[in-house]
Amino acid sequence: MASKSKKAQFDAKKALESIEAQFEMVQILNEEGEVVNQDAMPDLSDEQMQELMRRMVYTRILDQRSISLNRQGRLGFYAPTAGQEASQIASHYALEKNDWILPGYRDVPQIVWHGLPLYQAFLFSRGHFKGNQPPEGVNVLSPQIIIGAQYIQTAGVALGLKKRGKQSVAITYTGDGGSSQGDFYEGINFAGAFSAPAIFVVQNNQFAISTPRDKQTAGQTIAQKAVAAGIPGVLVDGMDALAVYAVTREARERAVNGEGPTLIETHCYRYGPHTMAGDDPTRYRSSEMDTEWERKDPLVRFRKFLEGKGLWSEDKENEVIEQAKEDIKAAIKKADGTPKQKVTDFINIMYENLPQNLEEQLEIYKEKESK
Ligand SMILES: Cc1ncc(C[n+]2csc(CCOP(=O)(O)OP(=O)(O)O)c2C)c(N)n1
Ligand SMILES: [Mg+2]
Repeated sequence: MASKSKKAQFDAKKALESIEAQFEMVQILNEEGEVVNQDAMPDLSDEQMQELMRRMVYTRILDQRSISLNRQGRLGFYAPTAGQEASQIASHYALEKNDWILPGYRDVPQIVWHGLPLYQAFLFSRGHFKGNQPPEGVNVLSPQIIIGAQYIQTAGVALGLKKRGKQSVAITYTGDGGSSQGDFYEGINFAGAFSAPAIFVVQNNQFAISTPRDKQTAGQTIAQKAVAAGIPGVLVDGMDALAVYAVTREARERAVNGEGPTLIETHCYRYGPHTMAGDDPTRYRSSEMDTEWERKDPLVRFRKFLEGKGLWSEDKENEVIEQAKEDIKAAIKKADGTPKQKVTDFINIMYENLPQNLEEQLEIYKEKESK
């Protein structure tokens, strides 16, 4: 029997295309450092733009020195950041001191710029507990190694801020790989349902270790995942500091005005390996791809723009580089001078009131450590 051909109830192709059409990439500076979108230009003074550049240059040096300290065996875990400065530093620059940061393992620069002393960032790298104890008033959590977990925590922190009537936001970062985790969906969905003042950043650096971005989702963008959570999503050129700043600032304003969370996808690239633990990026990325992304470099682009306005020079840049090197030297010295952690430290920092079994163990280790 010939079956009747069924009429499609909806136009699947059109439905998808109409969603994807909403996620054009926001860009303000092109690769030549020219303004291509004057209307989106953020409200930043000359001094503020110079400070943003200063922080990005400083962070590039911090990355280079961290890699070399790691190779000398003077740092432990380290995830390189070069290439991601606009994504990390310009999004952070859009925040206020009273905002909370819930970072992933690659997001050490943002928490340092938020006030975590550099020597503590080095202690974190070494697995020392003091690296996980930010000073009072520095609103950062420790970098999360479990990918995506900080998305749920951010929904909670943001809801807490709202319930306490604070004029501040919680921001978190994950990667393109992290956006495939269940936690990612749960976090953005919950924050959307409760209109929590959260900013969810996905730094899409094209790879999750060696897994390419197109294996993460059939969606053309990661930003469009916001649609299902009923929150705004925006795709931004993550190599363009001004564009990243502008969209994050807008997301922050919406959040503190009670308009809920935003999902931001920053389209970017990491130049180095995934971490210093030994992956070899040449096995999963071509040198052509590296070169193509290096042409988009966030520092080169912003430098050209600032130089064109007479706001940046080689002298200024060298000053920043020298300052960064000096600070890093002092910080690693301070980290070296921090007493080694002991088992009694771990027991003491975990609880306000020790359970009985740990009280017993504490005595045993006090005894051992006194010898
Ligand atoms: C829940 C979980 N699964 C697996 C891992 C192992 N792992 C560490 S990083 C990583 C890739 C993450 O890639 P992406 O989210 O794109 O972030 P990127 O490293 O590129 O910044 C994986 C699979 C982990 N840390 N946590
Ligand atoms: Mg990635």
